[in-house]
Amino acid sequence: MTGPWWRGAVFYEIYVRSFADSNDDGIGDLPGITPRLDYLKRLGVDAVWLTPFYPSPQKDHGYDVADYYDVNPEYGTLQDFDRLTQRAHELGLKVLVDLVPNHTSDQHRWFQAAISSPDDPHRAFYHFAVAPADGSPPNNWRSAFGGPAWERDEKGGAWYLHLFAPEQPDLNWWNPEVRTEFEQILKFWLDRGADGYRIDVASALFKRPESPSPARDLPEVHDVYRRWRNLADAYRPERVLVGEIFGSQRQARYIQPDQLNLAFALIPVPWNANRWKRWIEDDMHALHRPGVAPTWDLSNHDVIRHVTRFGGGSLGRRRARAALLLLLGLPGQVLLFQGDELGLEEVDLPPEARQDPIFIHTQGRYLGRDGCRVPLPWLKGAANAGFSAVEPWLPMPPGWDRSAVATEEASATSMLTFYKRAIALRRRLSPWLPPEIRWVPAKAGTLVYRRERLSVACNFQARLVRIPVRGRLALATAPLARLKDGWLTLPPNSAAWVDSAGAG
Ligand code: ISL
Ligand code: CA
Repeated sequence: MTGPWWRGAVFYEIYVRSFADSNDDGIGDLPGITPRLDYLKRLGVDAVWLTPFYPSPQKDHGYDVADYYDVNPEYGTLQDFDRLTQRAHELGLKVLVDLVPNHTSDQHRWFQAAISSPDDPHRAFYHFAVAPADGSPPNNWRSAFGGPAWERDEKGGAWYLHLFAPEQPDLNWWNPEVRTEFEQILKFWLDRGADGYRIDVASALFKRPESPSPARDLPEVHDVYRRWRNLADAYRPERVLVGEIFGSQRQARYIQPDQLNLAFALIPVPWNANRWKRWIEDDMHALHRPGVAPTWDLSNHDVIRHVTRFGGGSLGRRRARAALLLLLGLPGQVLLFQGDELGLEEVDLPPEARQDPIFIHTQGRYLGRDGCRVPLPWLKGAANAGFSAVEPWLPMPPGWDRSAVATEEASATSMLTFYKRAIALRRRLSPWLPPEIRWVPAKAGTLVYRRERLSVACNFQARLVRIPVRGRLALATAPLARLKDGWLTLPPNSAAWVDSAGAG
């Protein structure tokens, strides 16, 4: 296979705080991850993306960075990062780190300096504005986490902009010093062996507080990524830059030879054949250029887990298996969120356990994202499902250990075993698969596409369907799927891969 390592790769998002706890304080950490990279290797992924592990007051669980050059003591040390990266590389896994350039923590030394005096030069690192006489904020922009996007700086009497929590002041990217600082940060982790970056809120760095809304995609943001591309291109092996950018049309403007390589951003699609077809077509169409392809994902640390979105319980899990086959058959990259491979569901946490700033800043009107961030179960019957000897930072619901990694690995019919099989088969087939798909006309409520020898069929409906297709049943999500005399029988909410190599 030619092309850069990330083309067609399977990425796995590690939510560091919830993956594995090495020192039994109830909080996941880097030394917890390192010995479990073998598990991810067995799963078959190519790369991991680590959510922010930098020193942080954790007002947005690491997306409020207080120091871009270190590791949060809760999560370990720089040496722990080095050990993790080294082990990953021994196993042939790549490591992406999360860069948060849109805002810092209010505890970052730049912001602390900025609020120390109205004359401090660091004031120009942020968006400060003078308050109108009536005491209202400088404009009517809203924070993504609820409430106004401006907070009053008590000492200076001025307001500062925060598109997220008040503890996450937005950086002023018009200031060239900010750009210089981030180029240093970029180099720091690449020098340490990181294989690339996932760039948080990548399209919104520049804003004009005088405009009616915080517009994204200002032309200057592309210049920043052109600089970063140049910087990253100086490294071997090849480093990847991935932007968090919503919408395939918008992604296409960033995924350019002189800018970013990929984009991650998830818009949940309901269990409906037409909606899935439109999603796949839109993404394929917007990103259809030589060497460019979408990255497909079902879950991440910001959305309700897809087993739950698809109806929950055994129905949700059946659909999740089918969804996986649909996505793994497509050209492009696939991004998994930790626990997808165990079939984990959203957890309905009690209000007193919730910690997401969305829950806090909306007074509980929005539940927020804690429900998908409950720590992973590793061992059935062990205290706290083997994650930690003490109760983890988010409590586990009863029975959480039912889908523990050890149990799932030992079962031939588990979700995890199915993930492994599907990823391994995709890897075996991929040298034969062209970068495009062809839709095969199919009955309402079903989708069928072909990539040369591979046919992928999915039945979204609650009743069994029969689909004409030639070949050999290579993998199916339902034990009762059959392929006989050119007819594929697909039980409700199931999918299959049919391999027509040698079938003419
Ligand atoms: O702004 C939004 C909705 O109004 C979101 O779509 C937002 O762009 C997205 O949630 C950004 O997410 C990322 O940055 C956040 C952090 O809380 C998330 O966990 C992270 O994925 C702020 O850093
Ligand atoms: Ca720990």
